[in-house]
Amino acid sequence: MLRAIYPGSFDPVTFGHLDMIRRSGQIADELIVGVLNNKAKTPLFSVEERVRILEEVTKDLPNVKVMAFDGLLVEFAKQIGAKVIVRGLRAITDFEYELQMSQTNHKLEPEIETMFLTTSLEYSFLSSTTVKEVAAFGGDITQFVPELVVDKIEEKMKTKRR
Ligand code: COD
Repeated sequence: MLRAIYPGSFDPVTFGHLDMIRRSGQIADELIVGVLNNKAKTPLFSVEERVRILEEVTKDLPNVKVMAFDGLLVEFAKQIGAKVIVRGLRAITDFEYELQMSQTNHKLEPEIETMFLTTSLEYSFLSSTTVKEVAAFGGDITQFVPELVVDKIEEKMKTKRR
């Protein structure tokens, strides 16, 4: 049985992430979406919120499970028995960071491999950072993220403005 992990910040999850989840979920028997609880950063959504949102938007995918993690990714992957790390490549700008990360992870844990999927053309420009920026300036993000995320971001922006 192949268990894979798709790790990320998912702050927030976008249609680009969802496309990666669907496609890698068709390759792996079980796909764990690992949500980083990064205490050094202040995300828009707490780790609990990100996990809940991801659970909701992946509920039609029976072999996908969402879990939060902190610390080293390879340690978490080992703990849950994931042999493959899935990452997405959008452009050459992703490549350097992803290469460095996959080689570091391979040094730390040679039995775990990183598998890259290239972005689908329609999502190649899409990132959580740009979604937050467009939303902060009142732009329309409905074509970038699921409806649930649109609602949750609107709530956040309202509380911020108060
Ligand atoms: N199309 C395709 N892929 C996409 C798209 C898109 N539109 N948008 C994002 N992706 C891909 C990204 O390239 C990435 O592979 C993945 O989706 C997740 O993206 P993000 O931005 O949500 O997550 P990141 O890149 O911030 O996640 C970084 C980790 C949390 C995986 C990393 O920081 C980590 O492993 N931290 C734990 C500490 C550790 O082990 N460090 C050592 C590693 S060097």
